[in-house]
Amino acid sequence: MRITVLTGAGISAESGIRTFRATDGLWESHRIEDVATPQGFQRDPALVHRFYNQRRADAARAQPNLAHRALARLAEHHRVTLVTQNVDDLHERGGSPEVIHMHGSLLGALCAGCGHRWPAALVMRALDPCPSCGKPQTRPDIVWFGEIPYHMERIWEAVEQADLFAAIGTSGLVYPAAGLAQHARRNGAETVELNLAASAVSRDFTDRRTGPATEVVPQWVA
Ligand code: BV8
Repeated sequence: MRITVLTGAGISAESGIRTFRATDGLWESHRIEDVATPQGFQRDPALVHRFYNQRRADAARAQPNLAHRALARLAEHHRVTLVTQNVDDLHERGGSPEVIHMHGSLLGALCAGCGHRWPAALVMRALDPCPSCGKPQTRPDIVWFGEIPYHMERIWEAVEQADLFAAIGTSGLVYPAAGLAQHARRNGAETVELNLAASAVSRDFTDRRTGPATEVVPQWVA
């Protein structure tokens, strides 16, 4: 069976990584939509780097949980495409062989000047020179609000080919990720939502498992 899984911040919550809703969308009294945008970076690159340096340090300290590990097991028995909105690397560290980071990754650095990518330092600064062009325009390799998510062709294809589409720990508030369940249903897939609570797109799912990810994901995978 071909399974396409979409995960959000909720799958990493029990690893101690705060979700966006848990911070009610705020960080250092800035709206995340203001910090996680190209305009926010232009306005105050040091603030944006502080935001991501903090999250990179949090992610480095966190450990994959039972939900990450259960998804890795699922891939041993089925053809699984794992798409995540998360920018941490807990899926990889939990054993998932292939992870599509549609919103980028804390582990990546990007030159806002020439587009060169390289592995991020734990603490990143805007003035770090790009190893390729030398310009001091280093930004996190993250897809901000208003930017085009990565790997969308591959993601649409995996959703259209899926027999089963599962969304785990996502509030369904951010597009195009939030529209994937409806797209899966339109293409004939069964859909299941695993979450602590209803999401903004629960209506798009034919099945729901309610509870913390470390409980409902291993049960669902079993
Ligand atoms: C795009 C990286 C076009 C940053 C993120 C006006 C102007 C410009 C754009 C727009 C606009 N209006 C709408 C848009 C589109 C916009 C959008 O959707 N905005 C929203 C706010 C309305 N989207 C974009 O801009 C996207 N780009 O549209 O380009 C396009 C479209 C299609 C094709 C080509 C081009 C880019 C969006 C990406 C933004 N970057 N992340 C960073 O991470 O710092 S989004 C960021 O927020 C996350 O990555 C994630 O996607 C989102 C938060 O969502 P969740 O992961 O769901 O987390 P959340 O906290 O919300 O929810 C947690 C869930 O977990 C809850 O349901 C909770 O119940 C559950 N939970 C908690 N604990 C547990 C649990 N579940 C289980 N167990 C637990 N223990």
